[in-house]
Amino acid sequence: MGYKVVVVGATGNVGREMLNILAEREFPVDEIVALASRRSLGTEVSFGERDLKIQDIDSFDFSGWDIALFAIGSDATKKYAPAAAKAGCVVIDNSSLYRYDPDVPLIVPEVNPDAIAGYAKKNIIANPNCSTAQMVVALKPLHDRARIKRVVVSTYQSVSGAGKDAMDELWNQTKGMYVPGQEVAPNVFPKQMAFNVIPQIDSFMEDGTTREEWKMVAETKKIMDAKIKVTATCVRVPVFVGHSEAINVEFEDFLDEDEARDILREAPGILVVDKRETGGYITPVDSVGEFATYVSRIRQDSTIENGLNIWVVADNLRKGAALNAVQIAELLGSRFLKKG
Ligand code: 11C
Repeated sequence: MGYKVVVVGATGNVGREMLNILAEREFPVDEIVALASRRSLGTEVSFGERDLKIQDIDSFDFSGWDIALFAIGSDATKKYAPAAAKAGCVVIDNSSLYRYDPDVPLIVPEVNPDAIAGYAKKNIIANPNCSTAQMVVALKPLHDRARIKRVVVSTYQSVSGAGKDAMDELWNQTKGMYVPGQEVAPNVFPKQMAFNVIPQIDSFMEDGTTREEWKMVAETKKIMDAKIKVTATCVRVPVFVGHSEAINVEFEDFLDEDEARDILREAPGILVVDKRETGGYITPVDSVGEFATYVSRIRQDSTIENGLNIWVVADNLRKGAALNAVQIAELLGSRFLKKG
């Protein structure tokens, strides 16, 4: 006995990971269908040992399906998600479309599982931005102990966050650097991505921040605590998968670095790798394909009264997107949805 599950956008980076993770975690599936736009018809995607033929989202009827994991952009989500939700299928949406809607819960299961109860207002649950998800997993247990006042975060985000074309651009541009005549000009990215870093993710807002930075602020407040001040600088780096974050945290109460390490070791979804020796920390490459949010370099910041620095790394396609969406589906199933 299980659920009837739809994966929307099944040919993209995140959609494929959703199918992998549903299979890896043995999510109770009675029936599953993989949807994408018409131009992907004829493509097959893997679900465990099975291959699923892509079906056309335009002609799909969501009635009678239990859960739809959406991994398409906001514009396409706006077109298809309301009909799916209205048909009685609970939408778990990875786009930013519904994240800031007060009638849609924004969920990271390790952080705010109880907020999922609000899903029934619209039959939609939002999945956060990848850079927010891993940050709040690491911050929540520390906030519970010492109350966070302010967070200063700098991100080092992999190109897979920008989709498959972005990964191809980094790959081809890197190769092209060594072959005269085969240089690849920036297209997905605003500047050269190979052997470079770019301090812009998403578009600029009026005050000079980027939308990616704004998302980290707004989503942390919605998921964790509206009183926490967050300032972010989001940077794209030439890494294929795995987002990294250098996070400076100021607390109301003093929190000793050893106690913080112990708290993080016990916290759900976290693996602490913090040896204080050469190589005794996690890099994005180490996080690929893993479920955990890794925390390294835990140390006191003695320049402020109650400060800590931490280094947080996770697979952005997993904890930052597909894994978190599947965890939401698991939570929904355990609390609200009857198996068929
Ligand atoms: C990136 N964080 O790395 C973005 C991707 O709002 O879900 C995810 C954008 C979002 O480019």
